[in-house]
Amino acid sequence: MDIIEKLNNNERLEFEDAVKLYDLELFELAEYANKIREEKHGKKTYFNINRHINPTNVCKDVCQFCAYSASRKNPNQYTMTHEQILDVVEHSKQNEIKEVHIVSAHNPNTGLQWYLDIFKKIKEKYPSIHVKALTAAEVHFLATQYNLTHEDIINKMLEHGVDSMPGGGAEIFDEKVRKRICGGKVTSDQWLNIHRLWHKSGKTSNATMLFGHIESRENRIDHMLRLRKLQDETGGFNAFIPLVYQTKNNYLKVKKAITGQEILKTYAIARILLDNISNIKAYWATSTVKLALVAQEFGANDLDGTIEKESIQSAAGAQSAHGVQVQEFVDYIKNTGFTPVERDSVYNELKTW
Ligand code: V47
Repeated sequence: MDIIEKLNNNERLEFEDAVKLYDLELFELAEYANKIREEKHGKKTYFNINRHINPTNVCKDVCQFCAYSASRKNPNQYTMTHEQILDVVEHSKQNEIKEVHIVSAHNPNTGLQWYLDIFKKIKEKYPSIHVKALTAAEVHFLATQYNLTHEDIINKMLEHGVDSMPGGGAEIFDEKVRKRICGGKVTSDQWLNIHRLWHKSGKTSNATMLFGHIESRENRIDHMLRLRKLQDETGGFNAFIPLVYQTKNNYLKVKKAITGQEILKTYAIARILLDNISNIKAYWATSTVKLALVAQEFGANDLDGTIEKESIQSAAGAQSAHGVQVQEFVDYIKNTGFTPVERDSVYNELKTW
């Protein structure tokens, strides 16, 4: 059976066929992806009102793509106090945020409790705010640094009020590429197993993929299929987030920038392949707002959030340092013919705007 027949029959695609999806014409691919998007979500596009906080940029690891962590490329080290972090949350509360998304570098100097008390203090003072915190890369760093198991860290996260895990640190699972871009940090199997353990604790998480650097199309497909396999087992992923690689201020020498077409094809393929992950997020901070809006027609049904302040992607060149206003977000989505729906962090619908 050829691939078109399989697509028309809604058959699950395996590796060989999945790679061939990239050879389809862009708009043909879009039609298949959009059909699935409309079946699952109609014209709804989700967003949330959130605040990103990056409490420290001091990192013992050196990922080649990272412009955020303090290093030769970025000599400005910082580590926030808990009081400073609480001040940020207090300020953002006035903007009616429902979620804090907290991602740090792997700082060996603060002690474990510094990380954990951030969550506890936020939760004690603002019980209604959802705390999305600690990537699997951070979980692995903390376990290794403090001679604990991944399970130990997960139990501590639960005790200290973490509600869900963000999808960062996944990068690209292919071991050869991973060694080149972020050798030494959490391995692919460890990343997947940490999310497995988190899901088994009854909680949910997201999954990312960093693409547009030195990886191949095959590497992207392999990455998505490893996620699909774990999702079959646990059902714990809320969203898949393809992160477009930003090229500035880092150590990866990428000669040719990824094209808009290739980005859109990747969103569409994610929608087709990941039949068991409900939400495909076009994270506007890496795709640009404009391409994220186009991506709504290529399978994406979620644009992430208002963010307020963004440090990781903007350090590498993205125009995302200051977030977007809620009304701006809503108007963008409406003007492109979709229905803006504010969601909470685990995709309950809060308000149709
Ligand atoms: O894991 C680092 C990426 C991620 C670059 O779960 C870069 O809802 C592009 O995971 N170009 C952290 N990306 C951010 C992240 C995230 C973002 C939004 C929503 C969610 C979610 C998760 O940022 C890292 C890494 O893959 N990153 N450097 C760069 N140069």
